[in-house]
Amino acid sequence: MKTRAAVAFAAKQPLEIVELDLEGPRPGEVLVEIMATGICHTDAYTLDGLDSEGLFPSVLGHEGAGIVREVGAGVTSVAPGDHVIPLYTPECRQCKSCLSGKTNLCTAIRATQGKGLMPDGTTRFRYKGAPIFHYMGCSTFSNFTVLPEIAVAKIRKDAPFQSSCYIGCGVTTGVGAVVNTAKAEPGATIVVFGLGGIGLNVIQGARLVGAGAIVGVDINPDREAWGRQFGMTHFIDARGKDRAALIAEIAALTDGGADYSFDCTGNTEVMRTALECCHRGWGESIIIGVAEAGKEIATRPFQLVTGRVWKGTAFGGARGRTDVPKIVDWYMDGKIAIDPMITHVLSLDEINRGFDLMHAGESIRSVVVY
Ligand code: NAD
Ligand code: AHE
Ligand code: ZN
Repeated sequence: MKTRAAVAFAAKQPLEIVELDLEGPRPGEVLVEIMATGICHTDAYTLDGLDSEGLFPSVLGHEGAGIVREVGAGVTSVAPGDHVIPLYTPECRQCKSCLSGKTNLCTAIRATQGKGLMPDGTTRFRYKGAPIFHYMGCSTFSNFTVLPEIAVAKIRKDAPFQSSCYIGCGVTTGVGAVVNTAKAEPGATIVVFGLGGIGLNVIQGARLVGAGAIVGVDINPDREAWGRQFGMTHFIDARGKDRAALIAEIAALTDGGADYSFDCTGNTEVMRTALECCHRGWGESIIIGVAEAGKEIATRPFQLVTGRVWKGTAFGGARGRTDVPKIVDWYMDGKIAIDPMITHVLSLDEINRGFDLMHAGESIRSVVVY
């Protein structure tokens, strides 16, 4: 079949809207009509050539929602007509990682996914006869895409696609980082670095668990109002402040240091500040941000000797097929907000504007509706 898609032909080049050939689902796969997709900073990071796994030409996009249109042989958990959210972190429920109960990082198809291929080592997209790579196992910047059955979460049919697509990454990552990874307790002091599409969801996760002080830190002063809308109690404008100044300011607001801090910037210097602003003896810092290829984190080991803990999280620790439908329920029940964070709704033809708005700090989330 044919599908319209925004193709990343090369790093640092705008996406091109073209018609691709898409092969139907093979055994264990499903064909999904993507109805809406968010644009996450991770898509920009890959398009900017900063991802060590980045491949071109490819169809980017990993934050979608859509409808199953066809299933391959042996598929039992979804059927045509089902509404689904693609999962860049699948859940096979059979691999060592899934069975461990210790992680959401299913390893069933990670190797081929990182090579831009389906689990059988081939690609379903072609342009003028040449293969086009998949991205993060999702490729939601195509109106139709093929996904492994284990990489779709079936969701309720009354959830709007335009908002539920954001649960495919940003919402689940931010809220899940607080609830699943940090397991923050009521009254905890929480510091969030970077109040964009992910950081604001960390803030609403913090509010959800009944955190005490919720401190937001950003270099964009416009983000203060955004943070306060979702539960932030204090804002720090980080412009012109060095690590020591930020740590001192945070200590004053949190009675000596954060119980939990979250990096939602991808900046390795910020990651260090996020660790070192944690309370001596128990504070935990959780890295969410994806750093560009070649960057490394550093701190004095003394920071860990004295009880601070450095952790990371992918997809908010969520087990996609199990947890994503529950997060959709939280949204539909009004427990969490999504709509106000969707600042721009674009057509596929306008997708490059979504990247421009993100880089200019003018959007929280842009969503492309097909
Ligand atoms: P975004 O562009 O919407 O937000 C980033 C925010 O960080 C902006 O508000 C920006 O002003 C702020 N910022 C930048 N530099 C800063 C600094 N030095 N100090 C304080 N604030 C600063 O991006 P996003 O979509 O929210 O993504 C955030 C990060 O999370 C990216 O690195 C992305 O790749 C990553 N991410 C990780 C996961 C995961 O599973 N681990 C999932 C989604 C996104
Ligand atoms: N490909 C990058 C790493 C990118 C990365 O860490 N991705 C996160 C999700 S970001 C979503 O917006 C993730 O899930 N990581 C776990 C995994 O298995 O990819 C690199 O540095 O090579
Ligand atoms: Zn993402």
